[in-house]
Amino acid sequence: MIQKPPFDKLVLATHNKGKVREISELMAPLGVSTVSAGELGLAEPPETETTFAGNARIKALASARGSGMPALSDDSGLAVDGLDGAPGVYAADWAELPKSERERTGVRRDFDMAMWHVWDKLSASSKAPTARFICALCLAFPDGTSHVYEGTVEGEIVWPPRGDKGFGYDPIFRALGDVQTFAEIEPSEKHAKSHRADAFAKFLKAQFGA
Ligand code: ITT
Repeated sequence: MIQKPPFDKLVLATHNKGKVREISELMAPLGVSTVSAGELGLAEPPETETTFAGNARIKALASARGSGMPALSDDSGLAVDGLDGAPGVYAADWAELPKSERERTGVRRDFDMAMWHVWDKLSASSKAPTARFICALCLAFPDGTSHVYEGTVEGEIVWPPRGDKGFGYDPIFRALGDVQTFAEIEPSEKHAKSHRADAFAKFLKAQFGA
């Protein structure tokens, strides 16, 4: 039974279009209207913490205070065991292009490069390819209150990259027991098992009693 939430409009505190799409799909059954931080023109705060929870809190509080509305952020990443948990909270940074190239092309991130970087380091280490996606969702209110919900999905790195349905590192991640990568499966299948869906289920239980 879904309870009435303590808000009917929520800011999605992210500028990542893949996340906006996935969180909007997860939110859809709740009847809460959403607007993204990008649509509101809210600035991206520096992510200065070393944990997913810490960075999620920074982003949610910045959007809640900037908009005067409750905000839900997502800090997530891929942790590869053979790379001692890297890229981890630096998952987006591994895809970041040099400033000169960003200015010349208008393109900010290159995930083909980031995925290659992961595979290059992992294959050089000859360690097992086990990995997990981690997601911290943070719900924050303009008064500074915040709640963090964390989720994970276990799996492994595969090479070469496969599929075009997801975003970020999805083409090289296969969940435990799966044959296809996260970029090959349908979005509905990803929502049944992803790190984001796991965190979202905890958020739902706490905030909506669902
Ligand atoms: P915001 O901070 O604006 O939310 P971001 O892309 O900078 O967007 P993060 O700092 O959390 O977000 O970086 C996490 C990166 O990890 C993200 O850019 C993705 O490439 C990757 N990532 C997170 N969840 C993923 C998923 O479900 N599938 C593939 N890659 C994912």
